[in-house]
Amino acid sequence: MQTCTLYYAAPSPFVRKVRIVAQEVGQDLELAPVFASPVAPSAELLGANPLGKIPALRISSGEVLYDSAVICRYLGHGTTMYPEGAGLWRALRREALADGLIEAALLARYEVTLRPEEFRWGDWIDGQMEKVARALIAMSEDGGNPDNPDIGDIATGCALAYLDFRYPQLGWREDFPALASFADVMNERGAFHATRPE
Ligand SMILES: N[C@@H](CCC(=O)N[C@@H](CS)C(=O)NCC(=O)O)C(=O)O
Repeated sequence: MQTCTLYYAAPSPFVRKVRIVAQEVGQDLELAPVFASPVAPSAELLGANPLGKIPALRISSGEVLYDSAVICRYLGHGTTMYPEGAGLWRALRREALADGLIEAALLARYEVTLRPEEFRWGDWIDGQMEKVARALIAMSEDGGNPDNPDIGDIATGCALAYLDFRYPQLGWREDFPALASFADVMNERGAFHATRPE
């Protein structure tokens, strides 16, 4: 596969998932930094993705792919990242769970970092954080395979690392020690090290 260009910002957990999958499967990516924001996305990003979201990936034909799940599937197609048979649906469902956790945590964060204080809605934030809590329970019931990870494991590792990064006060590690051990093993992988947000 020829080198592709990834529109990205380093702190984005969805971008991180894509970069990790690329490294895991040995695909080089050119990085194009852009500014993503629900209220003021950069013109360059809008030219690549009408939704104004990162990640977006320009492939060698010039076409742009977006949504991290689509991009990961493109990069990891035909590798063990996507198991054959029934395991595929479990892996994709676990990726959706992890992406949903990130999305809820991100929306709760936008509410306090982006929305003017007088318009903030506490019930909305609580509702999003309850999604996070329920997703953690489901993840802990799912288990995982951190030594030979598929897309479900990678996405789960990214979601847990995002909580560590943006919500250190949440204390999820005390409530879910097995999940914390899973996250620790994932964080030791080279691709996780190389993409750690500062
Ligand atoms: N479902 C999308 C979500 C991507 C997403 O929400 N990215 C955030 C950055 S972490 C973003 O671009 N936010 C800007 C916006 O919501 O307009 C994916 O998996 O790629």
